[in-house]
Amino acid sequence: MAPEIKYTKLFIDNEWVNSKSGKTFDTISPQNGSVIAKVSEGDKDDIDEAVKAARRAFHRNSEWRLLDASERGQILQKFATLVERDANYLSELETLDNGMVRSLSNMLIASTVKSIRYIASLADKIQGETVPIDGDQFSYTLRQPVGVCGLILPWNVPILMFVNKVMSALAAGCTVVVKPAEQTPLTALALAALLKEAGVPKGVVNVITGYGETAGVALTHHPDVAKISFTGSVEVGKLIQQAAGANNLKRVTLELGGKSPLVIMDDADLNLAVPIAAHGVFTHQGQICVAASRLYVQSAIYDKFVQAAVNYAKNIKVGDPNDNTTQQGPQVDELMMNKVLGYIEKGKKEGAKLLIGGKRIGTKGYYLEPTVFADVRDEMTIAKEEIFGPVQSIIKFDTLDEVIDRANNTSYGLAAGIITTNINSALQFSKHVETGVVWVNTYLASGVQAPFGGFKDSGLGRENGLHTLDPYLEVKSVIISLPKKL
Ligand code: TXE
Repeated sequence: MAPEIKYTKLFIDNEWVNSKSGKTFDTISPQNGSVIAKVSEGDKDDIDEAVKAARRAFHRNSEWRLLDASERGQILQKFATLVERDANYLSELETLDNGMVRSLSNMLIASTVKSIRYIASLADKIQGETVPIDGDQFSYTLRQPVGVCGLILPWNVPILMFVNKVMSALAAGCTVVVKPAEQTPLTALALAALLKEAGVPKGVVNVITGYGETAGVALTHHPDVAKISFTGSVEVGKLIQQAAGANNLKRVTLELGGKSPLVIMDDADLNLAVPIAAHGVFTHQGQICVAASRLYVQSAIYDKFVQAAVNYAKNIKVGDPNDNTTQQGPQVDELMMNKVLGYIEKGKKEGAKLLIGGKRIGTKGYYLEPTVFADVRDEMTIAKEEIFGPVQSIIKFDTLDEVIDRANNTSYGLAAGIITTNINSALQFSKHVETGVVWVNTYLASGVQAPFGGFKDSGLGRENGLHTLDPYLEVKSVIISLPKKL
């Protein structure tokens, strides 16, 4: 049975309200194209209201600002407990709105709870320093919340993205206006309700559902917003950075796309390498920013690897994401499905060898066949642009030195991986590949304790890790004149 849709309105000042225009938009089921719910469509006027509420909640005498840091942390810990309580419901809702297979949404919610706890625990560890300044002076630093933060979310892992951004902002003491992706607004609203239940005071968290071109743009141009954190496409990331400098000088964190190389050395155990490579690109229908979408295989094992990769892809179970045995569900929407099909056509046209897949499955819902291309060359479109779909592109290489250069020959720099039994190859590759994360003999492994973000056009700043609050904090130096040197 489909999960109940409890919230479809905007969330401002801890209240559910219609958009000022009264407009709504449809959120569509990736499984069958039907309308799941009509959701309030916020735009500039609603963003203005939400920012006002967030400003009030950030006032120095507000309930939020006067909380002890440890109390702030405890509220956020309570939020973790509520997410854990509602894990099954949230997982069902994520699958309904996004198409994510249940095994993945269950796993991500479990890791989300860990993330919330970890980030909440940082709330009362924000410390300044005493500074050995010259002269008869005493100096120390304060680390203070930056202000109202605009958090713009993608549709691919909606719960995880909401939590990563909202938690870091709140643990730092900021207030937020969240703009979820228009494809997947439902779980963000459900999480907002849990934050209220946990005791977050009014105005601290506001959620405006709506489109990027209206609500998103209004948020990034708003003069009372001090910081934007965004995850999405490189194209929009660049627009956001421009918008951030247009009125005031907003601080910006960007987590953008990738074209991540995974290198299989000829000393690798194929029984390990083939499933890792498949997992790296087919997980979540390929809709992950770190997808191993350039698979470099060393020439001596190339033919054998390609055969094994095709056999693996042949056995991937595609279908109902609610079935626990399903490995691949639908793409998030028709547009994204067609975008992937467009890339597959380009691959064929530019001379890559399509070995399996390449087509839509059925006519209802947005399901694609797991697809494997061999003989892909670096200059082909499918080796250069982010496909964001279940498409494995296998490329041949000869030496480690050569593959490091080829791996780096891209404007992206999010993730990379190497499968090898040679420690020197692993260390050389890890040092010289220009990406924010490198996996050795694994792929997609993550934890809130490890910083995450991109080199080059894949992003700006880092999320997670001990420094995850830093982008939400300002450093202030206080210098006091003393009658006598200390
Ligand atoms: O992203 P957009 P889309 C990549 C992936 C995908 C492509 C396009 O390659 O195929 O991006 O996806 C909001 N000002 N990634 O179109 O447009 C929008 O409403 C302010 C990688 O979904 O970047 C949504 O909330 N906001 C990625 C969010 O930005 C704007 C995850 C992302 O939308 C805006 C998703 C604007 N001008 C897609 N325009 C990753 N890094 O994981 C749009 N938005």
